[in-house]
Amino acid sequence: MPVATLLPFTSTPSRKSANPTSFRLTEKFILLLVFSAFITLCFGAIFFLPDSSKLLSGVFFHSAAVETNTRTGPDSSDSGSAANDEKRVLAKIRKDHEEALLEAKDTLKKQPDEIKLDILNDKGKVLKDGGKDVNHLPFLEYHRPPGATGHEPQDPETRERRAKVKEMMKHAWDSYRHYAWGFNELRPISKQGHSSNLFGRIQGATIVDALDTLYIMEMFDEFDSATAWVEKNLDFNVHAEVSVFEVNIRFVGGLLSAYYLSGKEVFRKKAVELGEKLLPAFKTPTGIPWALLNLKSGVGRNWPWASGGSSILAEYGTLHLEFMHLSKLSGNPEFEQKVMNIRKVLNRLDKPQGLYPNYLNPNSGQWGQHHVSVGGLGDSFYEYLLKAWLISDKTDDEAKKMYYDALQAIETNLIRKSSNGLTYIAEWKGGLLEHKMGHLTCFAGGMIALGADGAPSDKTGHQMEQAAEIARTCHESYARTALKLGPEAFRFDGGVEAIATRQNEKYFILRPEVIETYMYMWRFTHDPKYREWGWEAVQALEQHCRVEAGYSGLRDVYASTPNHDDVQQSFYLAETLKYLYLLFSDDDHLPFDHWVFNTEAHPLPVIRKDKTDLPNEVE
Ligand code: DMJ
Repeated sequence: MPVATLLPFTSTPSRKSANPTSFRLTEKFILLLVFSAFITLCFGAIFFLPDSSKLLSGVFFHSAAVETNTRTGPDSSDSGSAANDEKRVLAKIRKDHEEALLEAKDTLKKQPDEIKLDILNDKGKVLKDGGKDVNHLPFLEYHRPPGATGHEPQDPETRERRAKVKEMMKHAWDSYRHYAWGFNELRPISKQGHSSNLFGRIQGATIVDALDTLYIMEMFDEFDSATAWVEKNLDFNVHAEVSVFEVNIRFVGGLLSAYYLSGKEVFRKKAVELGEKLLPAFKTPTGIPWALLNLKSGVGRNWPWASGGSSILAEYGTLHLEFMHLSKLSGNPEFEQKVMNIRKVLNRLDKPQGLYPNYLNPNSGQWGQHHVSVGGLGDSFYEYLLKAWLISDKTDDEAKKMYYDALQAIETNLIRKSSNGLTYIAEWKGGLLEHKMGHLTCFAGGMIALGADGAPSDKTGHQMEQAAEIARTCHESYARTALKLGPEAFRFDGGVEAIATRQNEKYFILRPEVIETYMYMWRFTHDPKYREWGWEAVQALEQHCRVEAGYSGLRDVYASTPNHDDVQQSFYLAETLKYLYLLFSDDDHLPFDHWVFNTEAHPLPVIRKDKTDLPNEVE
């Protein structure tokens, strides 16, 4: 049954109209509380003040029964009926009192959670969940870092292209909302929800992943309905295994960004709540976390296919940014300690040729197979070394050294040029090179450009050049297909360059990495070709991936007509469309000196020494 028939749309007030409504409802709640307190006082007075019945009969309750009572003296033969009258009045007071309390409770229950938050925030507290305090979070004064929203570009063509990307986001979001609301992802061909088991039974991946994109595109009605869903439905009490990495980058990252952009406490609370649920993953002899964790039982394990029970570099190495922020927002140093310990374990190990193998055994603390990749299984580990340094306001020198050392080893051992001059990053299998590059590896153009800025002086120009070459290669991998969208992996052997030769590498699942690199290259060079390449991708997405109910991945980018895979990945809304939008926006929209993107494109503010960009803890 389509989800739409199960879950009716809720009407969502616009951003502008939400506040006055909340204020009236809050006032109403406070009035009810005052009224109930007042009745309680009267009720107490009846029982505890001396001769309170006189007070009661004479002043406050002028009912017929009381009148009768006041006209008869203590010796009256009618004293029995007077006592009855008094009982009736007391019963009425009790009933009124109970009704007032019930109404107050009911009012509180019926209000959007935002109102509860407003009330509790006033006291500097965080909402209690189901009567149980889930987080004792410190009170933080919120300051929005600059550039959370942008303005229209001056150039009419860029303005139009940016508006087009926003329209694409609207189509992706509306379709998800209509057919798959509350599910993790949308199946745009069969028009139903899709639940990936990467998230166990946690639901709503698309909602959480899309929150910040909705915000930066100023789609505030949609942002409000997503917020309401998070408040009411996002539940981490699931008795199922989740991927620690995926849940961290999409859910924790998405919630953190939503908090920093909007200042809404619910996102901080949910992010910390989820972060705490992930902590048992670190219960291993070395502190290198498990890949999979049952959120309810806290039992972890690794992927059965991963080299002798190893943890994966790109998974345990992609927690740093989110966990540093979790410590900041919760006041709990444990998050930071856990990720700093990962670094300690890595720094004690010998690295073959200075490279980091993809597999590490969390029990022995030793490398598994010596496979190295800047694509799948390795990719975001390198990204997070660089970004750990950037997010620390360039104070984390250890991360900086680890990044530039690793990049040097990658350059020496993995980066190669094809006979026709295309630069690519190969995979390393115990010393042997496999001349293939994944779509995932294409993020490295953006990373190298971002890092070129802080590179030792003789490397700056060289690294920017290398980034541009990688961007060109990845563009070629798109240009050499029939549908003008890139394959999952492409090869530089057997007489081909930047082309997939195996059937199982020809698919395209709406991934962002190539567009991500265009966006970084545009910001650093302002070379118009990056916007043109981004626009080519927009046209191909519109032509081949857009369907009536959203966007779908493709099974073979070399086929002359699209064969849809029927999945609208949540990262399409989190990353692909966000990077496209930023590609056609001015540089002061989410400026790099204030924001660092996590690997799922969720922007997190730089943690300033002077704390100016972050919410400050109030002593
Ligand atoms: C995203 O979930 C993240 O970018 C991750 O780092 C790897 N790839 C997917 C999208 O391709």
